[in-house]
Amino acid sequence: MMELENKNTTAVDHEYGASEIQVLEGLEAVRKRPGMYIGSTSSSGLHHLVYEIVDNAIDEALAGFCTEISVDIGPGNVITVQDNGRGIPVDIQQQTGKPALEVVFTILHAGGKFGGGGYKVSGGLHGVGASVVNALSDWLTVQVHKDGNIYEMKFSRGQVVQPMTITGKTERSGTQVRFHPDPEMFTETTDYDYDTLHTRMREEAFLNAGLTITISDSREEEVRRETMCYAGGIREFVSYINRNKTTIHDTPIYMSGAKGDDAMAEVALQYTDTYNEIIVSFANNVHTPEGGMHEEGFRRALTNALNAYGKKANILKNDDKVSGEDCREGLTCVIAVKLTEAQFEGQTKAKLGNASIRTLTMSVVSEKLEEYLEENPKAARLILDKAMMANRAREAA
Ligand code: TSJ
Repeated sequence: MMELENKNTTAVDHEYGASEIQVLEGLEAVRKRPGMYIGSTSSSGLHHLVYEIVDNAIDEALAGFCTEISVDIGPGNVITVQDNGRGIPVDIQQQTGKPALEVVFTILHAGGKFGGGGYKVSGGLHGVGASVVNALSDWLTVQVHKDGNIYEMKFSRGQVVQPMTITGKTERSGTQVRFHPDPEMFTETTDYDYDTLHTRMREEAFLNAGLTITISDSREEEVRRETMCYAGGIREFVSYINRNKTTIHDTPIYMSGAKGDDAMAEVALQYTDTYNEIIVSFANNVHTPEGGMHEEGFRRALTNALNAYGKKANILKNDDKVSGEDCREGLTCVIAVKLTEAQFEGQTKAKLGNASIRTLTMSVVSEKLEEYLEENPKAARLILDKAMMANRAREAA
């Protein structure tokens, strides 16, 4: 508010419109209660800033226009995120009279309001977008390569420092955002952890098959860097989790299906000779460690399919059955669903609540797993033997 009054007394011929008041108040709110927007201002919130920016680039990849994303932690913990997408639109918007680029960085929840199609990954756990990162950065610079020009804009703590300016010519297209987390906001630490970002970026690479993601740490003389691209998507995620384990069938089983344009479900699974159950699930690329409807649908379909096949193939005699737990012993599974309006529930908003996803996941797994078992009797036999062994062990105990 102070800001506004100052400007109104000094800028003689400029009346502030309602939209501009909202802009200032909006980003002030973020700085007043940062935890409301990024969960916390501890190390977790600090890393969340990077995920917010990367999610925007991933949306561009999901829309089919971006194949490469890079993330660097630079000297002084300056973060640079770059993609080779179409570049954030720079045209002047009707409602605001401002470049779309400015709106993206100065209006809360502006992300995904224009353009689009497909599932938006942002809108997950906190899913608040670029303006929140901008509000919580002591400085932020964006460069857009688009239509032959390089457009640049600079901000400090959410305020425009340099309006959109053409700074040169270019032959490529893409977006680059550089920011420094505001030490006034992140009072505990502004130090990024390479391994934390590396792990999350590897997860994003698994979840977005074919997308190339590079993570680097150029803070020290000796630069750390890894480029990740997984053509096999979540199949390779399962192989990665099982990399040091003995598996009982050669390649992960992969299943996918969609319900119109509203929702899709993907599951990859592989059994190992261990007694552990590892189910890692995601909704719109957001990790759901508390599970939810997608996991429920999966579990029910897995138990049903193994019992049905066991009976049909005469592996399960008489009225013998294997329980859900039996079916999940030694299982490594990754579930990834995408849906238009994900409902995250529970204490930590880490549980998927959409009931329609239970039905979809169940029907995808029922249908595709039955098919797999019929076509791969050797693997099917090994999986059922393992479940029956688990059943006997449980009954003996
Ligand atoms: F977070 C962010 F907004 F700052 C950001 C956005 C950061 C990074 C690294 C990339 C991006 C981003 C946004 N990359 N690509 C896009 N694409 C668009 O914003 C875009 C481009 C074209 C059209 C269109 O309809 O022509 C629509 C959109 C949403």
